[in-house]
Amino acid sequence: MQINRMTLREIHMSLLAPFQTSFGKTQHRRILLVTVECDGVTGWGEVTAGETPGYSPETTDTARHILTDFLWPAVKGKEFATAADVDALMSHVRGHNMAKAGLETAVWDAEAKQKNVPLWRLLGGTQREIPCGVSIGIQTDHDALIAKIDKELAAGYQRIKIKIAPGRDVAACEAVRARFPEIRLMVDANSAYSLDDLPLLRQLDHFHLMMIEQPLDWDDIYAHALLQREIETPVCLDECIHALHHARAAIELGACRIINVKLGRVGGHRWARAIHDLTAQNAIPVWCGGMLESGIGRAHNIAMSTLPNFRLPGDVSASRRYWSEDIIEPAVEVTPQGTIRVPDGPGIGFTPKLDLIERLTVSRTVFE
Ligand code: OSB
Ligand code: MG
Repeated sequence: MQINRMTLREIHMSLLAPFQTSFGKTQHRRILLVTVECDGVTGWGEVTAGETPGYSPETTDTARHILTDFLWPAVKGKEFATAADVDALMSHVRGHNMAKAGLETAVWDAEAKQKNVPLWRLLGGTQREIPCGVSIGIQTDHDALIAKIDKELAAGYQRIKIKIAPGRDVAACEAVRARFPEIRLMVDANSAYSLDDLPLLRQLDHFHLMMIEQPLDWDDIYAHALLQREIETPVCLDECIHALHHARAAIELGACRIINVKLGRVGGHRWARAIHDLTAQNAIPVWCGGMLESGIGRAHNIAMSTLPNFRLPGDVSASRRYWSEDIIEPAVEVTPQGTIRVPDGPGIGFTPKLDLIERLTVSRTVFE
């Protein structure tokens, strides 16, 4: 294979409602889409970096810089056997996994289309229907939170994740558990706590949570190992795991019992699959995290989630929870049982709406 052309497009999309986490509030997304032409076939990828470096060091703008000045020169005109080999061409660039994943996942889509197979099959997926949960941002008050949860349960979602932050934690869990004693519930702290907060984190053990996601520093695996020894609730790592060796370290240290896999954070399908395989060998379940993606990133998340060790409901939910109109056809829909049926068409299995994408585009650069 060869990449003959790459197009970077920045599109602007507004979320239906602002999404609040411990690191900030997001409403207006600046999303970088990557298209590659490989031997005449077009593949699509999405850079999942945020607008600010609040979740990870990468942003929409750093990703554009790295793709333009380093990744495109590294891959252009190079011969490679399969999409799984693209990462090796970029390995001299340290970090910037979301920029790399935007490009790498686009090549996977192109390869699957060249072979006329669904991407999930090319990746080795086995599940035809994937279980879904939702991630609910910090709300203004408990009533608003309860109302949101009610709505998502009615739509069929199999588990509820609520964002927590200091001052918005134990009382929120109490309110939710008082109203919904039995639901599958988890919390995500996005690194808002430290080991000094151990007494408070211990209190969360009372709410039989499925897990607490990334309570401590974004890059501190060791601190999570110390925490996991002190609490009963399983720790799930998100921000900390940006390479296969981080997953290995976390497992060996006992820093988590569950891992959230995000394509952007780990550098694309090749590394996501490697982490998946390692966790499967170690009886650590994984699930697919979300980054408020457009339909392109969402479609890649669905394909990845078909791998067999994606055993827990992910943060991959219906397009209509985020956007008035998604940029793919059909939109992602969730069954009343809280699952997504995996599409059977070639590549990502969803068709980009080119006219809509054109209207949302604020800048476009073509590299040849
Ligand atoms: O920590 O999982 C996270 C969104 C942006 C950045 C980080 C996270 C999230 C979410 C939302 O939780 C998941 C989604 O619905 O896309
Ligand atoms: Mg998270």
